Amino acid sequence: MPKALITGITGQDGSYLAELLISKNYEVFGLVRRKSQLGYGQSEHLKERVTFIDGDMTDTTSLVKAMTISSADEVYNLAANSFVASSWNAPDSAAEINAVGVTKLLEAIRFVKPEARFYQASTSEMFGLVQEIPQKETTPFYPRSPYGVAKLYGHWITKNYRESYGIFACNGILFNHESERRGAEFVTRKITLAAAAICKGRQEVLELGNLSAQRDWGHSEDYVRAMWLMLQQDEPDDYVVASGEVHTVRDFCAVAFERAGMALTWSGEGLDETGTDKAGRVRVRVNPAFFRPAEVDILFGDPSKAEQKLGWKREISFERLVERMVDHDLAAN
Ligand code: NAP
Ligand code: G4F
Repeated sequence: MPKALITGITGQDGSYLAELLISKNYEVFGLVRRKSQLGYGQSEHLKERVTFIDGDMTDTTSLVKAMTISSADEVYNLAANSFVASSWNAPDSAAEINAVGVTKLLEAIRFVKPEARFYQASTSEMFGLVQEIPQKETTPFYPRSPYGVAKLYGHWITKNYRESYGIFACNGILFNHESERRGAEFVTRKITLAAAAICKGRQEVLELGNLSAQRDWGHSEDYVRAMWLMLQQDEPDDYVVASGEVHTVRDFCAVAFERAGMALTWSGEGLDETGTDKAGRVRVRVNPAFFRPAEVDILFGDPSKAEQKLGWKREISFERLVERMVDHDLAAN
């Protein structure tokens, strides 16, 4: 029975990856940090099937312990402060968790089980101020947030341990992926929760920042399959994982509100732009508080390498992603 250690198991991707590995008969271990409220986040439903190990990405001893207890054959490093906007408020911790934490985990692997295979959750956010469209593995990086800068360090240290010590280490450069388990502060979930709440009469209006930002959105369930595939290859490598489609935040709102039974009409420009329902009520408006100190205007990935070399293909379309999220939030609230 192969053994896997997942950091970030309480988050969106960690929970879908744990489900995938359990279905493939892995023994799954998950690193969890202590919180004031006991709980396993998005993996609560898996608590009988996962061995949870106390630890923190900023604490080397706990990572060595996690490697020793699990003796993992595969290590998936998904732990991060993953909300870009908050990385301006806590830039030190973005660096400590998302950058230096990767070195700590790689060192733990090097000392405890150097033959373990390692997956690093790299990100399209490293492309930031994009240098070409679409972005692929060879596109130069230009991160635009403390989060993106820290992740770029994690990316390069992963490559460096592969080249320095021969560790089977892969970077998955994943573009935005969402789901019914996405944190409520990310734009997609903020929209689907609001569409459901407005539809049920519990909220009047949704306030957003940059409606023109463009993202390449897929479903997390599809993307965790690519993580696993990377660690099953003969050689370690880095891969872009993306849908190859781009949509604006405005498009996402339009599809989500339509699904919730409220087609929107858009009018105005810039800060005055609104989305209005059939009865003329403003349902979406812009609030400058949600703009970022430096924006990533467009992320649009080319997943050809992952498709050709890993045989990976996304199965859940953009429309289906939005529908699943809205239907979930309508049913839950
Ligand atoms: P998420 O839902 O925010 O989950 C993040 C996980 O990291 C949580 O389990 C969190 O634990 C854990 N964590 C944070 N700080 C930690 C620390 N100091 N020690 C141990 N664990 C810690 O994020 P996600 O969407 O699943 O993303 C997974 C990974 O992929 C992240 O590294 C993210 O940066 C990266 N990524 C995500 C996307 C995307 O679109 N989703 C795209 C590219 C890359 P708590 O529950 O205790 O907070
Ligand atoms: O949903 P977001 O917060 O995701 P963002 O910043 O693209 O980051 C996500 O994807 C990255 C991969 O590219 C991951 F590495 C990262 O961990 C995370 O999962 O924002 C998406 C876009 C941005 O351009 C933002 O400015 O939506 C725009 N936006 C407009 N109004 C908003 C809002 N974002 C949020 N969160 N809230 C708003 O009200």
